[in-house]
Amino acid sequence: MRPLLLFLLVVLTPTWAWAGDLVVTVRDAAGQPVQNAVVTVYPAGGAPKGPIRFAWPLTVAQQNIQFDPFVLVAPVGAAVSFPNRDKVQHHVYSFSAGNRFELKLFGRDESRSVTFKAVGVAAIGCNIHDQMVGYVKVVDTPFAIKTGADGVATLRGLPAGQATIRVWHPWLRAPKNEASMAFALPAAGVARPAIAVEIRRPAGGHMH
Ligand SMILES: [Cu+2]
Repeated sequence: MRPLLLFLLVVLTPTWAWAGDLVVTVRDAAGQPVQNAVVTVYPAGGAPKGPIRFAWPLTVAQQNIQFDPFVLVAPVGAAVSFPNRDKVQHHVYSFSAGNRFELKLFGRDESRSVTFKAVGVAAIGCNIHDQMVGYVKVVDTPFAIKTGADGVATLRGLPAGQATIRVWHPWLRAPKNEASMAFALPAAGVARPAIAVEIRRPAGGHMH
């Protein structure tokens, strides 16, 4: 019985069939690359369980009266630090459902930490500086990354098979600012889907 059981386990666990890489290019309607778009992939067979760790620091600094980075991708349940690198004080907050917080006035070289409990988007602002706008995209998949200035997001070692690719950007014209597409992840090699999205740039908004 034992060899048969083992065989079944292997066959029924699709995420064991490791596969290819995904290189997603996100462009706007004019064909320009879209920076800071968050690409998430949800394999139909489920994402691997366990803690999600990303290669970038979970930090949103306040520097030059701006949030840096403009968009941070963070795992749900993770603590994100908010160091102030300016000479002035900031009063950082979010009113986003499930991720509300408020960091009362704090000064240079001080830091505060916030745990993001709800999957979704936390829009971040500062009570003192209206022009300060940032976003924490809280995700529940390890297959998540944002695009660079070239509009490209690269994810490696995805399980083969059907998956949903989602693209989020704060200025993307779609419900919840997110577009999604079904995609068949290849069993090997590199897949290079291109995704066109409609971006509505706010007045005075620049791509960072
Ligand atoms: Cu401020």
